[in-house]
Amino acid sequence: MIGKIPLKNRMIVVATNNEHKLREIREILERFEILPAKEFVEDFNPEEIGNSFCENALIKAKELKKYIEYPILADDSGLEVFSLGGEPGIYSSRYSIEGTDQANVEKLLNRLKGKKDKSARFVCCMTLIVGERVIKREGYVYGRIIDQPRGENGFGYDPVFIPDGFKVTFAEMIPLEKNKLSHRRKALEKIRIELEALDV
Ligand code: ITT
Repeated sequence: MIGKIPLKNRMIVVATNNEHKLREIREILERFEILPAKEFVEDFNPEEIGNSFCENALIKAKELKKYIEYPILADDSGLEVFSLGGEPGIYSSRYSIEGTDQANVEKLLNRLKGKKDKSARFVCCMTLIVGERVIKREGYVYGRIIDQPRGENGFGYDPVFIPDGFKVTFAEMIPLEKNKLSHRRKALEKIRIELEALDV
């Protein structure tokens, strides 16, 4: 028993509004019941004022912790392009004025025009709060940005990101394939080890 809720229920509430993230987390942590924050809190939308992915993940997790006792998972993630000094980084979801996936990608492609080095990485910081414990784990996937979006799957910058060792973008992969190698997968694998260790 951890806090008031036994982890054996295998229920985890995710501090996100992003349906794509939720779907990916469900696929990766398939043995857990993954619930969205909106089932417990109306208009869950904490201000992401941290200076790093992990700071922002902790802000989201702590905000949700005010309302519920269940184990909480928060994902803060984004794209870092090396020749742009790590842009868009923690501002990935609000890179363009519009803040839509399409406008964000357009801005990125404009910023990259004329740059030779288009290498990039996706970063994910997953933060788990179980009772009094706070566990942070990061995951990365390296690749490059292409000049024209390709593919319909995924979300965010997936249509312009080709992971190292592949010829297709994340958006051209079936979800299962992306989920095998993504930054989210890598961070969640580490979280899963912690969860299994807690579940006595
Ligand atoms: P929550 O804060 O509610 O979780 P969000 O979409 O605002 O949802 P973030 O602040 O973590 O989440 O920003 C993540 C952004 O980074 C996301 O909107 C995408 O633009 C990008 N991103 C993160 N993971 C991605 C992935 O797997 N594929 C493509 N883009 C991704």
